Amino acid sequence: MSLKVTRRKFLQTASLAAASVPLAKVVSAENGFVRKPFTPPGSSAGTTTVTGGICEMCFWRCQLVGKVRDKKLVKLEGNPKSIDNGTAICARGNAGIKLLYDPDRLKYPMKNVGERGNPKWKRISWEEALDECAAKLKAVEEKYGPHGIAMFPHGASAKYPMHFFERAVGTHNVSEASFFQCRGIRDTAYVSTFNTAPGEHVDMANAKAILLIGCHFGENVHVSHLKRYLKGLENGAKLVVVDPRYSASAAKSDIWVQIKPGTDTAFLLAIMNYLIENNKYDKKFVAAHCDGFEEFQKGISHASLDWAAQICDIPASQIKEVAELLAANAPNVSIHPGRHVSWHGNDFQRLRAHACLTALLGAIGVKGGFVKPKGPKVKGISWAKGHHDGAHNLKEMADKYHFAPPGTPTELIRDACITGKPYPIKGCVIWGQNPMQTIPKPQKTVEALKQMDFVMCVDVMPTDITMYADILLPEASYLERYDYIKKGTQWNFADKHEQFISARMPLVEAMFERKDEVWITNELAKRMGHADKIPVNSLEEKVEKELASAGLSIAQLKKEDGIHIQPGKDPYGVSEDFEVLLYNEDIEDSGYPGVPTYIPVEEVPKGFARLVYGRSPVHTFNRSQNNVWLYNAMPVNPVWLNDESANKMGLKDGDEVSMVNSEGVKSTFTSVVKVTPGIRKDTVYMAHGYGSKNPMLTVGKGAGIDDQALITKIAIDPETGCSGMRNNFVKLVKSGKALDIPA
Ligand SMILES: Nc1nc2c(c(=O)[nH]1)N[C@H]1C(S)=C(S)[C@@H](COP(=O)(O)OP(=O)(O)OC[C@H]3O[C@@H](n4cnc5c(=O)[nH]c(N)nc54)[C@H](O)[C@@H]3O)O[C@H]1N2
Ligand SMILES: Nc1nc2c(c(=O)[nH]1)N[C@H]1C(S)=C(S)[C@@H](COP(=O)(O)OP(=O)(O)OC[C@H]3O[C@@H](n4cnc5c(=O)[nH]c(N)nc54)[C@H](O)[C@@H]3O)O[C@H]1N2
Ligand code: SF4
Ligand SMILES: [Mo]
Repeated sequence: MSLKVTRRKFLQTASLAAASVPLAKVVSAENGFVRKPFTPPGSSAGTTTVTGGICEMCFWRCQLVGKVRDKKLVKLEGNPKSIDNGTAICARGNAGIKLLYDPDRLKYPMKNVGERGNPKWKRISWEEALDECAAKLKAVEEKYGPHGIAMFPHGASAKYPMHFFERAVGTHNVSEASFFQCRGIRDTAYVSTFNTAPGEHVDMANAKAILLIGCHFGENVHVSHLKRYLKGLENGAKLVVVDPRYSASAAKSDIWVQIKPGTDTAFLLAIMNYLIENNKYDKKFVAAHCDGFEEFQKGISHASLDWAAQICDIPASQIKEVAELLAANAPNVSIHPGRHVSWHGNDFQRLRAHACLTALLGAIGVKGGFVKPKGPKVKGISWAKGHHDGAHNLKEMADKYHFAPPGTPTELIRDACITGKPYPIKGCVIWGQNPMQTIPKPQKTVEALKQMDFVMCVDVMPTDITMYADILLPEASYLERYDYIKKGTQWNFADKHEQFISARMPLVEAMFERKDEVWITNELAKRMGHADKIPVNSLEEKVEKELASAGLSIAQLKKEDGIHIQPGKDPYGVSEDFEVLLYNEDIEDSGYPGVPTYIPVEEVPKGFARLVYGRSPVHTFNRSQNNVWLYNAMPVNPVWLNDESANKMGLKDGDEVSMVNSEGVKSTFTSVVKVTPGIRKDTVYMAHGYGSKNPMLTVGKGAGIDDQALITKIAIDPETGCSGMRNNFVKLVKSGKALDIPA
C-alpha cells in the first residue's frame, strides 16, 4: 500500500507514519548496534494501513482506512486522501470495530424452532437454510403469485437482493425505510417542483444565510455535510433554526424559531407571501424560470404574518425578521430541503413550500444556494429490469398516493397482509431494516408477520425484528465485504472542482459463516429457478464491473489508496430550460392542492404532550444500540421536558420515568427526565432508537425508551403514502402514576 501524504497530512496521521518505519532499522544512537524494538502497549508497531474502507455505521458512507494488526482491525480513521470526509469520522464511524467484533453478532444461519416473536434458535448449515428459504418463498410465489412476497430492505447490501425480488421474482411490494419513513416525501415534492430530487445539495459553505427547518446538525451527523454547514457558519452565514426544541443547531443560531410542531407550512407560506407583497422576491428569476406565479400568489395571499403567528404560536415580528433576513441575503441562501421529513402527514405540501421559497429567493445554481454538484458517472450492475407484474401494483389498485416515492407505501403492504385484500401477502424478506423500530404502530407489523407462511431475515446483529424470522441469515459487515461505490465531488464543491470514485473493499476477512449479499442472493436465485438471470457471480466481480464503466479497476483503486480523484465540473449556473412549478396542475388534477397549502394537524389533548424524536449524535437509529463504546457514550435517551411543566409535575432532572400514550400503550422500559427551558410545553422530545427488547443484545437490551412503540397513530401523507410519526401524545409515568402535563 502506498499512501501519498502531504507534510500536513503526515502530521495528522502520525500513527500511520509510525506504522511504516522499518523495525529492523531502529538503531541505537550511542553505539550503533541494532536493538530489539520495544513495543509499548497501544503502540502502532506491527500495524498496517488498509485502504478502501467505506463506513456504513450510517448511510452517509465516509471513506475510511483501517489499521490492521495480526489480521485484526484495531482502529478506523478517515482516509487522508478523501476530498469528502477527509481524515474526519464521527463517534459512530470510529466505533465500527465494536460492531465488527461484537460477541453478540450473528455468526451462523439459524432456524427458529420456537415462535415468531419468541424465538428459539437452532444453528443450521447454509445448505439447509438456503434450501428452506428458497422452497418456502417459491411455495408462496406459486400459490399467491410473486406479489405474495413483501420485502423490507435498507442499506447498501439490500439493493442487490431488492432488485432480485423486484425484477426477477417480480413483486412490487418493496418498502424502503429511507423512502417511506424518511426522505421520500422530500424527493417527490422537489421533483414536482424542480423536476429533480434535491439530495441535501445546499451550498451551505458559501451561504450568507442558512434556514434549517427541523434539521438538527450536530446531533444529526453526516461528516462532509457538517463540514459544509460549519464552514458556512465560520464564514459568517446567518443561521435561522426552526425547531420546537433548543437543538444543537438552535444553539448556534441567530434566530431560533420555537415553532409549534406541525405548523411549519404556515410559517413558510407567510414568509413567501410577505416577500411577494413587499416586492422582496427575485423577479428576474421568477420571470425566467417559474410557472404558475399568479395562481401561487393568489393561493397564498391569505397567509399574513398574523395568520401564521397564531397558528405557529410564534411572534409575527419574528416571521417578518426571518423573511427580511432571507431577502437581505438572497440569492446566497441555503433553504435546507431536510432529510427525515415524514412528520405529520401534511409533509408533501411543506416540502413543496421549501422548494418554492428557494425559487422565490432565486437561490438556485448560485453560491450558497441550491446547487447540484456534478459528480462522476459509474454504471451500477444489478438484476436486469424486466418481469414486473403491473396488474398487482397496490398503489395503482388503490388509485392513491400519486406522488409516492419508488416502491410501495408501507401501509398498503401491511394492510394487504392483515386483510388479505386486494390479495394475500404470505412471504416476507427483511434485509437490513428493523421494521419493529422503524415503522410506526409496531403491533401492526407483528400482526402482518404472524400471518405469513414464511419470514426470512438477513442482518448482522440480532435485533427486535430478527425475533420474528423463521430463518435468520448472518451477513458480512461493511468492514468485511466489497460493495458500495461511493462517488461524488469535493466536499466544498465550490472551492475546487474535483470528483472522486471509490469502492467499498474489505478491510478484514469475514469471520464465522457470514456471507455477503451477492452470494446469498445468488444461492437463493439458483434454488428459486432464476439462475439464468444472475448478473454477476460475486460481489467482487460486481464492483470490478462497475468500476470498469468508469475506466477503473479494483487493482487501480488499491494503487490509488482507495480513492480515484479526477477533475470535476463547475456546479454553478442554471440552464435556460430549468422550470419551477410554483403551481402544479398535475397535483391539483390528482385531487391535492396545487399551490403549497397548510393542512392543520391534530391538537394535543389536555394532559398530554406531543412526542417528537430525533437523532442521538452517538447512535444510528437502533442499529448501534449494542455497540459498547456508543452505549457508554449515551446509555439512555433522556426525555426533554419543559422546566416550568416539570416543576408543576414535581419532576426533577434525572428522575426515572416511563411513558404512556393517548391510546394507553406503555413503554416497555424507562429513561430519565431532562428538565430544560429548551423545549415547548406542548412537546416532549427524546432520541430515537432506544429500548431494544431482544435478549440476545447483552449490552443494548432494555436501555431507554423506544419512541416507535409509542407511535401507534400514523398520519399518512395523502400525496405520497409515507408515514407521519409526530402526531402521538404521551404522559410521563413516575412510580406507576401517569402525570398530566400542564398546558
Ligand atoms: N420513530 C421513528 N421511526 C423512524 C425514525 C425516527 O427518527 N423515529 N427515522 C426514520 C429514518 S430517517 C430512517 S432512515 C429509518 C431507518 O430505519 P432502519 O434502516 O430500519 O434502521 P436501523 O435501526 O438502522 O435498522 C437497520 C437494520 O439493519 C441491520 N444492519 C446493519 N448493518 C447491516 C448490514 O450490513 N447488512 C444487513 N443485512 N443488515 C444490517 C441492523 O442491525 C438493523 O437491524 O427509520 C425511520 N423510522
Ligand atoms: N447521529 C446520527 N446522525 C444521523 C442519523 C442517525 O441515526 N444518527 N441518521 C441519518 C438519517 S438517515 C437521517 S434521515 C437524518 C435525520 O436528521 P434530521 O433530518 O435532522 O431529522 P430528525 O433527527 O428526525 O429531526 C429531529 C428534529 O426535528 C425537530 N422537530 C420535531 N417536530 C418538529 C416540527 O414539527 N417542526 C420543526 N421545525 N421541527 C421539528 C426535533 O425537535 C429535532 O430537533 O439524520 C442522519 N444523521
Ligand atoms: S457520518 Fe459517521 S457513521 Fe456516518 S458514514 Fe460517516 S463516519 Fe460513518
Ligand atoms: Mo433517514
